[in-house]
Amino acid sequence: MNQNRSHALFTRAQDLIPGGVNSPVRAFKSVGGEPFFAQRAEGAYLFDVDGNRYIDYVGSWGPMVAGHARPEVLAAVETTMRDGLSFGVPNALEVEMAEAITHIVPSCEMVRMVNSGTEATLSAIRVARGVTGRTRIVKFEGCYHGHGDSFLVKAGSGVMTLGLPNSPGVPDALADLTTTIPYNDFEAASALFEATGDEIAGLIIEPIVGNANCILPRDGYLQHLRELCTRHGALLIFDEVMTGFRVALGGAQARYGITPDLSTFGKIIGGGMPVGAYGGKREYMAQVAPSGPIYQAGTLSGNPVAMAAGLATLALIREPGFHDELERRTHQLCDGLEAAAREANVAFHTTRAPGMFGLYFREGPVETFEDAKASDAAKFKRFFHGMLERGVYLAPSAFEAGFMSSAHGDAEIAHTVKAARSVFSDMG
Ligand code: KE4
Repeated sequence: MNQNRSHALFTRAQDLIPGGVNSPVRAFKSVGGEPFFAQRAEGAYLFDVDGNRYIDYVGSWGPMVAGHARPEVLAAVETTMRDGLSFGVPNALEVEMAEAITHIVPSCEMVRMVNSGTEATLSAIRVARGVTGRTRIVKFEGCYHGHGDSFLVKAGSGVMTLGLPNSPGVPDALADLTTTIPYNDFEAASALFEATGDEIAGLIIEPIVGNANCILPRDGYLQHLRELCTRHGALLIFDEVMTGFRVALGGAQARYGITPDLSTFGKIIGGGMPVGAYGGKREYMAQVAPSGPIYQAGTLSGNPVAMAAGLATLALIREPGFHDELERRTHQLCDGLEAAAREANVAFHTTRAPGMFGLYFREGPVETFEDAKASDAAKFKRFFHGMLERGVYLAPSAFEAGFMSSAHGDAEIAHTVKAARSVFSDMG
């Protein structure tokens, strides 16, 4: 596969940008080799600067749930940008976005727009600390909530991919205020709350973990956490930056019937433009400046062009049957991959949620971070490159979820399964 132009760009980039990338996971560090540089994207496909075409199962890490470059989204951006790019005073589209989010996610009585998932999560824990007067935050090993200082403690995604310990630059005094416990472990959560429940400002969780590969909550687990938080006066924060508007229109909280106190969002509500949001109970959100004392701000928060892209994307995913079809496609892909692995006697397992999936080189089930870490990373690496050479781009890390979109049809899934059959036979 010719990647000469990508290589030349990566060589230039490495001299100017840390690791040659503006976000670590893009560097292909854990799978080896060099990243390809995108020229353009359309539907289920990415096209690199050397003219190679890939079926894309990353989708910009979540935003592209309706496929790349949808005409409806591009048209909304083009129309909106002709009136100006940013005003610094409120704009009607911000109100429309707030109405959309609070309608789709009933637990969010109020919402504030920000510019990334990281801003959303660090704002949410500030609200939790501000309204409770407490300081301790609970997170889960392997879960990733962006690069806010309080979260870079046993985090997933790029932190896990690069095998980094708690990041340098995060003061111990702050990291010590974050307690991490194992995901899907009922007893560990009960014991922590019994011991320190009155110190806990908030518990933040990826309700379906997408940053330690893809791990689903055990039956009753999220309800267990809801009850513990209620009993001890801690806020339950659902980080739905990845799951929001994907695993169901109303996100994981709708799929599992849980009402968190605060929720965070990103990715899909920006349609590819930089957007995040946090929201929740009115009694909490009303305490955010300027209506209350908890400060949070952002020059480009609610940017009209970004709002237009997000609103156009939300309109697409609110089409009847969108999420049922997304779920069906996800199972179609994973069933095909598992069948191909069985034919080649390769130990392989998938986890699935509508629109997202996990690939593991080990037998199932995978229900904990320890289970996920026991996947054969060397085999994943071989599989990743074998699929890339066959025109299929999977997440370049064994600790990232894969993403399905409505643009992935029978042809794309058939090509993917055929490519996997070929790679598995080389591996078997
Ligand atoms: P951003 O700050 O990257 O917009 O969002 C942080 C974030 C927060 N919460 C969850 C559940 C997330 O998945 C993320 C970001 N996800 C990663 C993908 N695993 C972004 C990819 C990247 O870091 O480049």
